[in-house]
This record gives sequence, C-alpha cells and structure tokens, in this order.
Amino acid sequence: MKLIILGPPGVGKGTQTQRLCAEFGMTHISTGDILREAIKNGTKLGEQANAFMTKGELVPDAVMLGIIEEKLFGKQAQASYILDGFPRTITQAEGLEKLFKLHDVRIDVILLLDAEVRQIIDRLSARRTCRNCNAVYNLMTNPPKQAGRCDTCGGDLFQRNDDKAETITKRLDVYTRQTEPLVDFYRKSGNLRVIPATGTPDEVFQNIKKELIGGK
Ligand code: G5P
Ligand code: MG
Repeated sequence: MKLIILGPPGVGKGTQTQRLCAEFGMTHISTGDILREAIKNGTKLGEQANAFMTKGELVPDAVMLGIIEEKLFGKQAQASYILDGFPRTITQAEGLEKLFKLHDVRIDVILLLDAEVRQIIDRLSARRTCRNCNAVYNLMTNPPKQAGRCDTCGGDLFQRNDDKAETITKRLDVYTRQTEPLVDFYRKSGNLRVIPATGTPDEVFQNIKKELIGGK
C-alpha cells in the first residue's frame, strides 16, 4: 500500500503517520525529517535546506524530487509507505507521477487532514519533538511523562525552530499558496479522502481507519 498524507503544517500528519505505520507495518517517509536529519549531520543538503526551513519557505523542487527518487526507487526502496510532507507543490506532484509511471506503480490513497487554523497554531506552538526518534508530543494535550524526555526512548525533546509564531504564519501562507492547489490536483484522481482532524489524535486515527478499512 502507498499513501500520501496531505494537510497544513501542524494538522497532525506526522502524528497520524506514526500511528498508521505502527499498526499497518508501513514505512514513514517524512521529507521534513529527512531534511532535519541532514541539518543535524551538517551535510551539504542540510546546509542548503536550513536557510529555507528557518524562514518557513519550501526547499527547491529539484532538490526534493532528487531526494524522493532515491528514497522510493533507490537501493533501500520499500513496497509499502506513507509520504508525509511530499509532494508540496504541483511541480513535485507532477514529478512524482512521472516517476511512478516510469516504475509502473501507483498511489492507493491520498489522505487530506482538515482542521481550523486556530487549532493548528495552538498545536504547533505547544509541539515538542524527540531529537532521537522523532516522536511528537504536545505540552497542552499530550505531554511527556517526564518534562523534556521522550517516553519511548528517553531522548531529548526540543522545539523546532520553525515553530516560532512568525514562522508559523509564514508556513501557513506558503501552504495556502503552494501546497493547497494539490487538493484539486488529487481530487481529480478520485483517490482523495478528506479526514476531519479537529478532535483528539485517537479520534482522528479512528476517522482515518474508517476511510481505509471501514474501521472498528
Ligand atoms: P515538515 O516537517 O513536513 P510541516 O509544516 O508539513 O513540516 P509539521 O509541522 O511537521 O508539518 P504535522 O506533521 O502535520 O506538522 O503535525 P504533527 O507534528 O503531527 O502535530 C503537531 C502538533 O499537534 C503536535 O504537538 C501533536 O502532538 C499535536 N497533534 C497532532 N495531531 C493532533 C490531533 O489530532 N489533535 C490534537 N488536539 N493535537 C494533535 O516540513 C518542514 C519544512 O521542511 C521543508 C520546508 O521548508 C518545510 O517548511 N520541506 C519541504 N520543502 C519543499 N518540499 C518538500 N516536499 C518539503 N518537505 C519539507
Ligand atoms: Mg510533521
């Protein structure tokens, strides 16, 4: 199975993808996590990406398409995965379609998570992420048992530097201008499923499962 999870920054794409991957044994491919890892490791890609990410802007399409081609069709390619944070522009979506055509594969479902802007800002402002395993917490609604420590691996929790108020506003604007047009793009394919994402993570997970497997 191959899925794309789509939606604005902070709507819960990472949270739901981690749950889906744990339950259905799929691979989580987050382009944001790949870029943050590159920054942490001080690679050339990291250096290039950092300038865009800190400002809340998108990394150029050609760079992202190169990363995704290697990830999906390179030596470590997986058969079953969820794309979280990719594609993010029409150019990326068209590039992805070309790659799929070339390799004779297709996306099964595109999930669009839908929530209010106010909720999204609240979620992002209180988010903390594990430096080690990328587990996602929320100081208001899903705090770690011990402050600053990941419940799963004991790693350090940190606040992403693009989760500051002014960068959040910029990212939401970039989403509206550059990523939201993908909703129409994928609606035409007939595989788009809109998921209400206004409740708790558990409720949203149930909404997704209902769409995917008629959920229990
Ligand atoms: P990312 O890393 O892809 P975004 O902006 O797409 O970043 P982000 O911020 O990672 O998305 P998310 O994954 O949708 O948000 O949300 P999350 O982390 O799961 O949850 C956010 C908070 O809400 C958490 O505290 C969580 O506990 C809480 N929460 C989650 N779900 C729920 C719920 O259902 N209910 C409640 N109450 N709370 C919930 O990209 C970062 C940057 O990398 C570059 C760009 O610069 C981008 O800005 N980049 C790319 N550039 C170009 N092309 C690409 N394809 C790129 N991919 C990355
Ligand atoms: Mg994320």
